[in-house]
Amino acid sequence: MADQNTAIDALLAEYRVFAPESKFTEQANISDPDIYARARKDPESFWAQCASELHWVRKWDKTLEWNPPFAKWFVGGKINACYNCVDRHVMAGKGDKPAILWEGEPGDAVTLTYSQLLEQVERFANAMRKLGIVKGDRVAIYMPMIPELAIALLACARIGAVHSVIFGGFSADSLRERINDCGAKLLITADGGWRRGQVIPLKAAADEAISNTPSIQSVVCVRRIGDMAPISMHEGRDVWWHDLMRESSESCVPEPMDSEDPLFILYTSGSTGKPKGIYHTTGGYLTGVYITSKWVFDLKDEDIYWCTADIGWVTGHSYIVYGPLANGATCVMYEGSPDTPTKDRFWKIIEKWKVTVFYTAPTAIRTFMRWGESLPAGCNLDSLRLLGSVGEPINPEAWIWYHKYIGKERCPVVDTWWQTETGHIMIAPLPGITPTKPGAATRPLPGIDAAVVNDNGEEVPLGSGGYLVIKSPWPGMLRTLWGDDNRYRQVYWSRFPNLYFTGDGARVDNDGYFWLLGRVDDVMLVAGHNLSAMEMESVLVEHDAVAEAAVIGRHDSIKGQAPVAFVTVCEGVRATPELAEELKAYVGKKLGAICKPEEVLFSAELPKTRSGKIMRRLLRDIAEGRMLGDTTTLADPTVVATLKKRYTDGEG
Ligand code: 6R9
Repeated sequence: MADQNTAIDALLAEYRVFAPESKFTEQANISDPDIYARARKDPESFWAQCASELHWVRKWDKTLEWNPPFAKWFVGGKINACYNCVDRHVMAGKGDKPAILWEGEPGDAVTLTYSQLLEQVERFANAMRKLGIVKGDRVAIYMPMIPELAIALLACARIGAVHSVIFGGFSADSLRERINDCGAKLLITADGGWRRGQVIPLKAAADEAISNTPSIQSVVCVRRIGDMAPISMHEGRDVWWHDLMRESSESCVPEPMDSEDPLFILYTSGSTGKPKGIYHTTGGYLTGVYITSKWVFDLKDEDIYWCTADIGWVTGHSYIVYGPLANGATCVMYEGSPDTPTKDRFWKIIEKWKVTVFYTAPTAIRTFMRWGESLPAGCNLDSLRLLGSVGEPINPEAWIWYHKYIGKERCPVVDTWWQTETGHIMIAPLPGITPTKPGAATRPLPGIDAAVVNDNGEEVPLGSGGYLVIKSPWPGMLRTLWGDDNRYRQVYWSRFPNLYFTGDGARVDNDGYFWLLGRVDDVMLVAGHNLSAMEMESVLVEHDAVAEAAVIGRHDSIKGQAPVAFVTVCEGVRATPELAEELKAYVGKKLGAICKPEEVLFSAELPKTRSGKIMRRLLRDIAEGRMLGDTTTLADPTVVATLKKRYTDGEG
């Protein structure tokens, strides 16, 4: 352990610290560092105060009821999430303010003001009621990133239906499995969506999925594509969105929901076993996403906020729909891919809509690095004032690039750690207060009781690593796994008694900052030393030739595990055996000989989940010559097939 710590300390020591600029702090929503102490002193009153910024139909009687591992927040309170995200702003005279600035991949655009959004949501809510959907019913949503997707979520929330969004990139089989698990009565889909200039045929996949889903009674289909995506409509089962909207009335009273009534189920695929139905309720979740959007993104009335995630993931639920809209923000929503029609599409969108707050993922940032800084340099990004990152640990090199070439060294970068399960951001800087360090998610937010523990569940001293846990309940936490309390207990609460186990490794540095190291399964044990893939990858990415890297531990009869690196080179760089040797030596020099990869394999792409996380498990399968495990969540299955062939054929 000692060598490892020295190596990592050396790595950490060179990281720069970026103090908030006073200009930013002066206008920040949170500028008083006392907020942390206030929250610590009395977390329940603190969260109650946050919740009271929302509109409640009836105030709660009790802030928290905690029967580990089951939490209830704002017990007895009545609230409607849709009312808070839409009606409230119209009532406050902001009806003409844009809520959603939508841009389709082919370049079409729609602006929905808060009043227009309200009208559409009310109509669709009534339409669902006409289809027999009542409070508590599950509604499956399988759609492209079009305004109707946000409308569908909000309409469900309005009438108390529980939405379960299935990302539009998932297959018919994945869709069927999730529909059957939650017993959805209604499926909302579209004829298709645009992705890289191609039509994704959603309705066709939906038809295939529901050939065997006994709970589905009706299907609503949005016409997004038209003639280029011919589809069939089943008489008596399928209805067009536009027909329903035309026929339904535009006044729909929001259902007063119990604070602990479900808001949504969102499936996450574990590395093994069937997907987990993460179950979120209303009052605590909405409080969490509302307040964290306000704190971390510093949202103001005049901001134009853009989160590039898909609403099919939790980031889209919490930080495209519920969080920003609860704050009355203007949100950009984009349908397609960052390289269509050209690789500067994101920067063009920022320029066009004058985006002020931008939230994206490290996988995207590393891709942009690879494409080169001349693309963002060709667009006017002066409107930006804050940058966010989520989804994976952000390599320091990527952080610096983001800060320099996108933020022009003016914008604070907030690295936000959280999970589908946590509902909202848990560890992140408060941009007006927290000095940032490239690669660190910094500190747990006020009211969040996170810690890093060793194998025995004891907190590790500053400067050491271990498992990231959460010690006390928080408002947006998952309440259980849909229909499976036992699995909920077993997955999250059995590793350490009374601590929520995140599954992530982390280190705390001497300032108490949290450095996320990735999933604990991705930590390798080399000759008795714990090495994190993340740290080795970050060093590789620092090298000028490297765009992206994934390091895994291959079984080794002597050392236990030996590090193997899969590397994608920057555009214009040749992947030669000499470069492989150079990279090995580079890591060895930076981190110590123990970390030197035994092999470096070049690959045009790395295998990633559809939400952009590197799937190291599959790389391990390849390196150890195993049959490939489950590849159904891969964005592009051909990537591993090619890699496996090259690895086996020895073309590294
Ligand atoms: C929001 C989201 C959760 C897992 C999480 C961790 C990784 C997310 C991160 C991060 C380091 C960050 N993760 N954000 N790791 N730094 N800022 O991504 O939810 O899809 O459920 O994934 O993603 O490993 O445990 P989800």
